[in-house]
Amino acid sequence: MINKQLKLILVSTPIGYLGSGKGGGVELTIISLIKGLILLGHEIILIAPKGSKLPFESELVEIRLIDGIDQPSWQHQKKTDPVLIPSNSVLPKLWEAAIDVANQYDAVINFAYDWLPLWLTKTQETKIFHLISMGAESLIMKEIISEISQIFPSQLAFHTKSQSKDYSLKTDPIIVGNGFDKENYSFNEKENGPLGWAGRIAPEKGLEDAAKVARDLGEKLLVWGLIEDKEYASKIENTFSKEIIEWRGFLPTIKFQEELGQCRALINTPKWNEAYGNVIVEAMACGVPVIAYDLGGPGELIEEGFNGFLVKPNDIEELIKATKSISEIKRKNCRDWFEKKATNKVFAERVENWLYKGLNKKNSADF
Ligand code: HBI
Repeated sequence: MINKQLKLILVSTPIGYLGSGKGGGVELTIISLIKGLILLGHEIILIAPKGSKLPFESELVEIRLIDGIDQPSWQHQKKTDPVLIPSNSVLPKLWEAAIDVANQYDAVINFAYDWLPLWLTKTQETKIFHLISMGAESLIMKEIISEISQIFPSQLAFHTKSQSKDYSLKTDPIIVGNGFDKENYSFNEKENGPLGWAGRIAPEKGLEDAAKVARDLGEKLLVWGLIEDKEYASKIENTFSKEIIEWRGFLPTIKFQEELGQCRALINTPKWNEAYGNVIVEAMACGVPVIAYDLGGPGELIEEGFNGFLVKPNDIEELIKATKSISEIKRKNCRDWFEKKATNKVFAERVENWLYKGLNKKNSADF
């Protein structure tokens, strides 16, 4: 049964333009989801900060660019901080543009982890759906998400169960996972390559723990990611000798997956309630097994002994032990897991399902 085409407004994160890397995982989520939704035949207008671009064209996608000052990231603020709206802020301008056209669309999907779009849910005719992209990194966000959960529970979705546990929700959380375009990732069966680590270079990602594993095993660690916290990065450089850390930079997906695919394992060391763990799925897509702390999203993506190993958080010895037995994992299992659970097509189908339910439309018979 073909489902009705939806006309959707997607509003991007205000902390940096799409493609800058400043939005972290949510950038990849937006790009992958748009590709998945147009595969399903839906029509999209993406409202995003000036400079944003998509790595593809489609007559089903229009982009509306909005100029303004980036929103400070909650990761650089204290949990108890108030909401800041800088002068000439891009956030209210993004939402002004969305509200202006909302009545011509079936729904809005918000990707910003910000107070304003959550609050607007109560004021708009056109339903605003929120894909919450982080654990509870701010009190005021936790409050507004819990409030919206009381009034519009079907309009909130999370990437993983563990992420949703940070919030006091009225109903069972709607979990949509995540998903990436399998055309962008090629399976690499190479067995004994180097160790890898990927993510924003920032304290909550725990790079130092993976570096300790590489140092203990006397080998280098390839590191990909945007240097978000310079002083943290130089602290790492001063702690570990040159041969241990090989900075590979923040690469476009095609280049990143080519290098990542050479690794015999990706080590994932979150120090916070990682909402999902994009890099874990990207590694899987390339056939790279993952050793991760059993914390947040990674704990729900890794099937022990099948596509990787889970380790007690902060236990370096366990990380080292698991790294030594990574050859027990069949690399093909990782790619198979990815194709079944985390391509952008299956992700878009889960999001489509979420929207139909939230719009009280089960399938075409209900229109
Ligand atoms: N902070 N204020 C704000 N808004 C966001 O959308 C946001 C953020 N910090 C981090 C972030 N988004 C993303 O990097 C993560 O949600 C993935």
